Amino acid sequence: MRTDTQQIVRLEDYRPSDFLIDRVELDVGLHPTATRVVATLTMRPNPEGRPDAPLVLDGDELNLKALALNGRSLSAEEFEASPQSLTIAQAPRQPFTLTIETEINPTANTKLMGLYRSGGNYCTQCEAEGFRRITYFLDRPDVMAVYTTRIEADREDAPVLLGNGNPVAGGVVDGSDRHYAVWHDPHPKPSYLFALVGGRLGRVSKTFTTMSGRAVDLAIYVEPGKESRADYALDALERSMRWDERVFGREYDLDVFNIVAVSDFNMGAMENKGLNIFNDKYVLASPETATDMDYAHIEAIIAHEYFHNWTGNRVTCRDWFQLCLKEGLTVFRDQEFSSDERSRPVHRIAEVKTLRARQFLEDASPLAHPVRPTQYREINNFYTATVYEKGAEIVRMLRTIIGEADFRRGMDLYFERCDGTAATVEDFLSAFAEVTGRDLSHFARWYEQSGTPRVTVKGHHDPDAKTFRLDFTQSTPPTPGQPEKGAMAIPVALGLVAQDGSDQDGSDQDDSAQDRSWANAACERLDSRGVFLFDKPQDSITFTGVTSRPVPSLLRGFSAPVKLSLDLPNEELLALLRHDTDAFNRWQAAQTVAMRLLVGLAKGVDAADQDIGALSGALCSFMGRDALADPAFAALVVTLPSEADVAQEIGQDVDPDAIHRARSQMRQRIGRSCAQPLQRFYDALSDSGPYSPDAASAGRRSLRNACLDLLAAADAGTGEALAVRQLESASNMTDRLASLSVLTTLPGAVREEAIARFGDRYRNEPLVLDKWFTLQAAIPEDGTLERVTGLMQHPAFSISNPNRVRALIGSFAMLNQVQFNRADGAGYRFLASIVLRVDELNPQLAARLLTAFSTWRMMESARRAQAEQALRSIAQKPNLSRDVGDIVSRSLEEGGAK
Ligand code: 0A1
Ligand code: ZN
Repeated sequence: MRTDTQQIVRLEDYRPSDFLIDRVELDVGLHPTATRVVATLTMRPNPEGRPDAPLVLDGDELNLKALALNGRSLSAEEFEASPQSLTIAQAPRQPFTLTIETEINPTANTKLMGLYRSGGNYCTQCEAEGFRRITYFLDRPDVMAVYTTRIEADREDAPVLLGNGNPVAGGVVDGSDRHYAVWHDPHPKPSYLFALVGGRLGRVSKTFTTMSGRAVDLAIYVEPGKESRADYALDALERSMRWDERVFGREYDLDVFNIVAVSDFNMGAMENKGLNIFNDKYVLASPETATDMDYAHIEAIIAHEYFHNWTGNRVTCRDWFQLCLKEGLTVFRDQEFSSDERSRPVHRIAEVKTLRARQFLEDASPLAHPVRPTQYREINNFYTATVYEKGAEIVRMLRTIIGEADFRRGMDLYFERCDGTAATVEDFLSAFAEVTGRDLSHFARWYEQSGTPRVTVKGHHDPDAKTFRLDFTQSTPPTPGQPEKGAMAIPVALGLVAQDGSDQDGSDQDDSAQDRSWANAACERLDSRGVFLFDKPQDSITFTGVTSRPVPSLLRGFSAPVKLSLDLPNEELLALLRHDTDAFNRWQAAQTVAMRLLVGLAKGVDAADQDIGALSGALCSFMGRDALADPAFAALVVTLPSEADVAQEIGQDVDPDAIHRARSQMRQRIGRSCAQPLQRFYDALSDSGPYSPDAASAGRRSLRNACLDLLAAADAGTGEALAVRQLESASNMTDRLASLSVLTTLPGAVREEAIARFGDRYRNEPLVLDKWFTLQAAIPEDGTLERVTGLMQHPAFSISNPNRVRALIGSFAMLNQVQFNRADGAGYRFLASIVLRVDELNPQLAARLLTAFSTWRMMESARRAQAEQALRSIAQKPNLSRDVGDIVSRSLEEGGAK
């Protein structure tokens, strides 16, 4: 196994660069296999650096062709070059220019980092350390320069040439088939925000007028013929720009803003200055090819990348340990945008579902790490749910604690003070400390301590004293490198709800007036917004004037990323489902009851028949009463926790087969006892009128499809008939895919026929075939592994395309609990073999696939042994990439989380 400890980068070792680069002039001659890059760097020693340090530039697989200092070619003795670095021992102590010529091969670049080809076009990806694959450079975010880029290419091959900033010149190269374009970006930026694109592309565009009246040309470039599929993304971009002006006072700062969609991309998208590059999955949408979820993702990711212009680009990160400074904050901003554009409570529930499914899972795994890590071997492995999603939760908690007005004042100060700099988490927090006069040093522990805090609360009602006391305790389990934990500063938003919906004096109220937030007036430990800041290992708060025992509604809106355990009986939780004014906690109450029952069933504890009956009764009456008021919310309430959620809740000696059986059984019970309202809603919400991706229409579809799923669980015959009819008549991909998904749970000839017809219908639509791969990979039956290996031979599958690999193999490993975790270990061995194959082409993609093993220590012993063997088989391979070597060794390390 790789134990290359030399490679570890530590936060504590940070020191400023010895040299700075003020200007970069790049001349890029695009060629499929021999692209020439001439970089002219205007440099100087950094006054904050070491006075006698050599100049060491980063490289990665580079081929140096020429090198000159202040215009003079350097002789072989004056420098040392390898593919990984370029060193000049005696660099000038005065400002100087360095001219570096390299040759690179974009066609051979399968790592999709640096300059590469996708769909016949040229594109780049430089975050985190890709620029060093284009030219030798001080490839670190605190070296910020003004870039001018001249791009030259064959006119036929690449009629469109795009760069960062504004276009300043262009034309034909005399006497040749080539042309060129010059782009200038006046804003100093780190190299990871560099980008260029060359290719044959279609375009949609519009003009945006900023709040100060400047005109900006917005354009989205896509594969020719797919222009109309970019309309929604363009609209989302315009809405994002307007929102950032309105909510944060942030205006765009160039004359153009371009987005290019490419079909080979390792991540979702990239915020390069003025030239965002997107995975086409997050740009292209039409009712025929994209689901409601796709539209929502497009809106969120367009917004995310645009918002980076201020949080990431104008204010960037000092070093990669500060990644959450841009990512957590930008996720928070895109979540707020989506919440404003859609239903806030529904969006909050979706955010929390993702947080729990991905980040809580990571925190409980051997890969747990702080939101601001203190060390890394490979930075690409830290684009994680912890940095992104938990990072966003920290910003949200800060706002909850200090209030909206001070939050906005703090943001304004942060922008004002840090604009044009490479900042740290400390810089961010100090802006809020300053505007509020608060000491945020304890709160800062959220960036440092990994693991999900557990909060336990017990309630005591004293009818004589008319008091209600809540006793809080907290603890955080050990995680790798952090055996001991301190108490966190946890904002707990809370209120009290009457057991029966009646008021304190016993008078009946209608449902709309059911909030019994008596507490807000009667407990001095709560702030004006009903928030208790729980920042010690233990604490108690007491409400006065509480005559009858209330039901506490805690962690409203999921005010902190913690695991809450509350000793409320199921009946009281179901009272919250009915009466709480906090929509999040209404949903949470039903989920908590369902989770208790699922865990009980999976562990073979008494069949809890009565309790299942009580839950389905409550769900039926909820449906009858509330479903049409907010169908999207209702769809979430009637959807049970996933198999992976249940596995996480059980936490050890997990048997995925037992969990699958338990969940199927519960779905069947609920489907049967609620069959009438389910059928009624299914019929009433039927597809009518032209498709619109708006949140209200999407909500109706999601409820209808949730009903279909439960009806099919209740009775396979009914389900099959309904699903087949819906599949044939659907006018949009959301309904078509939902019905096919239901059919995949019903084995037989009808299913196989439906799968085959769908595959044929969309044979020329790679993004739709990805959905088709995913559905099949998730079938929880023996035989799925063989189906997946068979599909790898499908003409549309390609091991070098990240979307295809994630859709088929990633889905099998991440979504198919029972088949990936097969007791015979075949699922694990399959993934291990794919990881090794992919590692030779694209280490980042391979490392991401490998994280599917992060739950291995939770499994029961036979599976655990199989998984360990598969991991060891990877670890012992020679020449693993740093990406895979890092994940496999951390996955196998003893200590920390189980
Ligand atoms: N900054 C991007 C994420 C990103 C990171 C690395 C990449 O390299 C393959 C690509 C994109 C974001 O947050 O959207
Ligand atoms: Zn981002």
